[in-house]
Amino acid sequence: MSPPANTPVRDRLRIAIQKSGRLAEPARALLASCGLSWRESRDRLFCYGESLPIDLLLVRDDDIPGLIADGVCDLGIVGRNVLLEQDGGRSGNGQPSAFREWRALGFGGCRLALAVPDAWDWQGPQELTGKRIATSYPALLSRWLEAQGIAADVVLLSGSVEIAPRLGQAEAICDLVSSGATLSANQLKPVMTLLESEAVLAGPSVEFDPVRGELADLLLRRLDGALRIRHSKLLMFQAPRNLLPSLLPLLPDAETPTVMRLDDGDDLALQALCHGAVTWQRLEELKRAGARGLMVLPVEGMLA
Ligand code: PRT
Ligand code: ZN
Repeated sequence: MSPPANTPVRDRLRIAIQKSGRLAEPARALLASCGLSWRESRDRLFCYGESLPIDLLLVRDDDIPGLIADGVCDLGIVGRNVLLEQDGGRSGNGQPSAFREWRALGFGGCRLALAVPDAWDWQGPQELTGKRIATSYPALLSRWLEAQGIAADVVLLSGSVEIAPRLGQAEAICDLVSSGATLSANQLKPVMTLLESEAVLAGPSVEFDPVRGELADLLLRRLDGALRIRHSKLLMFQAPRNLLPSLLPLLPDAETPTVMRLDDGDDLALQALCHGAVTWQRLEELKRAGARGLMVLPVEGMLA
């Protein structure tokens, strides 16, 4: 979709990320691994892109979907939980959402879970009928309750949701959980998962104009490369040709290896990009199977 005729075309891309909090540093690190660098403004709210015309706006995570919807920012890095909570289309106001998830980014993992006091002999969701559930995610919780056909009261709290049952504000809670330590510390136990979440790259539901579209495509290509190699290592070794059939099955997570013939006789040199962990144990197994000169190298970049 093209912008209206009177809208000046912006020739820089603007990405909103969390100013401080759990996603702030990993989001910056991921964008930096895509070759982006910035000059920070004095107020630390804006970072001017130096290596590419891609700027950052540093904001509260809750503001990110709205900033994309209003066109103030083009893209954003935000938890799926926040994005879906603010997803107007799904929350039933009839308006199609102006933003959507473009990529899952593999950090900030957590789940939106329903939790009840340890002493509750939980038999299933129907037990929530007529109960009060405290949450900061009223839209996601209401949608879930509706899908389950359960009539319960949603008590909206902006923080410290986990103490609501002890304060008598609610019988159950619906909150984000990662390690589960907060729930245990408050004598609560998770009983249902409503959403598996992680940080995502969010973007508009419609296409960009050609200038920003080209920049976004460039960023996505780099991002896909960076995500693909995030846990990858380049494994190099030598081995006699006749041992390949027993060595290759030890590399199930590797892309097809590059195989080079060495000048002297029947030995081969192999390079394999492994997407799983290359542990000492794996190296020892490969050595036992006949590999020599094993070397593990970090991968800095990859463009498919
Ligand atoms: O200031 P701003 O509004 O930007 O930040 P915020 O305080 O709203 O968000 P922040 O930084 O706490 O979280 C940002 C995003 O990180 C969330 O939207 C999630 O997508 C993701 N995330 C991942 C989490 C957690 N893990 C998490 N554990 N967000 C919050 N928690 C909280 C949870 O609410 C609970 O209080 O941690 C506690 C539970 O942790 P465990 O490890 O004890 O289970
Ligand atoms: Zn927030």
